[in-house]
Amino acid sequence: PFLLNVLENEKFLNGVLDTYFIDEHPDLFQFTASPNRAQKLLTYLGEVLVNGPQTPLATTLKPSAIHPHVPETPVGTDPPEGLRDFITCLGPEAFAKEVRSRKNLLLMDTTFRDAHQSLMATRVRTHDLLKISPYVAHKFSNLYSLENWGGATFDVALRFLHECPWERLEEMRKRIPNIPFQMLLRGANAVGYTSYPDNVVYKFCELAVQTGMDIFRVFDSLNYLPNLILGMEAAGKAGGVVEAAISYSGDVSDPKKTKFDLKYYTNLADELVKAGTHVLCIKDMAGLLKPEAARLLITAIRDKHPDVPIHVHTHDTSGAGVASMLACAQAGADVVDVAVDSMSGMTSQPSMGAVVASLQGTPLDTKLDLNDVSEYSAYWEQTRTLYGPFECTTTMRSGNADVYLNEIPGGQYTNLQFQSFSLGLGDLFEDVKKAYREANIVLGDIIKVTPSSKVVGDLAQFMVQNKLTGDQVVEKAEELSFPKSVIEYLQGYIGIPHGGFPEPFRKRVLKDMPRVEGRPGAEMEAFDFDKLNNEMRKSHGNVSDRDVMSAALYPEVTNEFLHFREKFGPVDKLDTRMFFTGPKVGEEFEVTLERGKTLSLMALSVAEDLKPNGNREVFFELNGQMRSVLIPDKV
Ligand code: 3PY
Ligand code: ZN
Repeated sequence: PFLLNVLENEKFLNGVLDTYFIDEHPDLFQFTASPNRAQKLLTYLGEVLVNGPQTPLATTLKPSAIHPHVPETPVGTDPPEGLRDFITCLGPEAFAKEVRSRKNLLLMDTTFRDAHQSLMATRVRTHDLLKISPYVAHKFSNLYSLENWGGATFDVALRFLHECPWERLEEMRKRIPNIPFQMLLRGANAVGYTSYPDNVVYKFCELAVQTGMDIFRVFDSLNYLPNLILGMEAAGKAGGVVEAAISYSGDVSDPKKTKFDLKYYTNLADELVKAGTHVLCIKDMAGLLKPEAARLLITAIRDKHPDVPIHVHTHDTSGAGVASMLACAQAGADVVDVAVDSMSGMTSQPSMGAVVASLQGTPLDTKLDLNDVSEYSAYWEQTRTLYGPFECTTTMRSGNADVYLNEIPGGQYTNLQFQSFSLGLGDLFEDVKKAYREANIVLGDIIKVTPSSKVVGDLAQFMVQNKLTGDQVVEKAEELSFPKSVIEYLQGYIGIPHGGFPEPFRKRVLKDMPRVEGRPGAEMEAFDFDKLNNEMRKSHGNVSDRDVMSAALYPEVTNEFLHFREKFGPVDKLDTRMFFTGPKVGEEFEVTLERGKTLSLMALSVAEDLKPNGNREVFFELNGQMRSVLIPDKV
């Protein structure tokens, strides 16, 4: 518990010591005792009680006071074998072969990642994921995979939940040894929003595999092949299963929509298969793939690539998700994505129970038991109420087929709707959706998924704020000060869109600004991990390779996270309501720090009077003994 200051002294580190070194540096021996984890958690809870939530709540809704029922799993028996054995024992190729050989439809469960990213602003905490993990291992061993990492979860875990995404992955792995884990990798953007040097992407994948990741769904927000291939190589070299994804836009069943037609997709599929993908994914991030389009697309790819497993991802924004996934299965897809019923629908994935029931007794039968699905769903139905402050249903009541017009991806749809409503202008969302459509045309009618979707969203909001139409934006482009993301997109910082950049718009905006000609990462210098490690040790003492990787991706967010954890301890161990809004006075509760180490706690009172220095004392009972913490009152 002591900080060995000597190890952080620059002279000591550089080896320039003389005999007076110790005499001249009494500070080296001024050790500070680090408070223990229990005391740190009391400080956190005191902070919440005195100063309010330590993570911004999106609405005034409170987490419910429910303790979700965790369905039982058999005690003392290992979970049944799953497809992960093929990956660990025989490798990615054998896994792909096995998947392709299965006659029934396989499912990926997105409940642990995309479902809550799309419905609850990615706020589901490790605590609630780990509680249900043993049940998933025992009852869902037939899954193709569990999507449980990547996308926005990395950033949100560190930034808003004050928890380590690597620890989350490691702990899930301990509880679910049998089902393949799957993550969403934004190609050259890893789990960030911008291009990183190549060695960052390679090292990120290496660490992910070491921590328990199996399958990497790799996409690029413009379907820009060089970026896609970089991500595929990084995942493959790390030993992962490579699932290269084609992001879907337009409508292949509409002969008038010619930019992204069948030929475009089959050509891209050819390239990805040639580049060695183990599995091919169609990533329909906005839910635009109607059943007839699904039939055409999957049939065309299946005909050209009879041996490659095809995995389809969609969102149920319009309500046609189940129909489309059934159409994909019938046309020869091997795997489709679903979320458990209570976490499905609207901007999330289609319902697991609906797909399971629809295929029962047919040759495509998923072999999942509807009773298990129902118990699993009940857990999430209750758990979801803990996240009331982040619920998309605050503003969204139903699906909406207008997504076929505006093409907004699932996660972004709820975000934009929420932002529009929080500004209090009733019609604003309708305006934003219309502007989004026009902004897409201004930018060249592009694939829209993180981060290119943000570029379109930022331009749409800019147009609404400044009351500009698409035509006016192009006409006045030279005089307008565009959002940074729009300028960077036009400079080529996220890649090159299919069909090239829109002209004369690009020239008018950029004038003589620099442009990237090819793959953005190719021009970047290798990232210096040792330098970052040394810098981080100065403020945080010993840091792990994972912390350094987090900081390479999100420097400020990681720095704040580490300071937060040093001050407040393992807040991920608190129940979700305790974490967001703290305990009620007089309420008894428990916190399990590790197996066999459980704290019994009760908040006794918050002092009415402030101390002269502005501190407020908060009293707790900890394992039967009184403890207090002093919290600077900021309210
Ligand atoms: C992400 O990049 O987080 C996505 O979910 C894209 O669909
Ligand atoms: Zn998605």
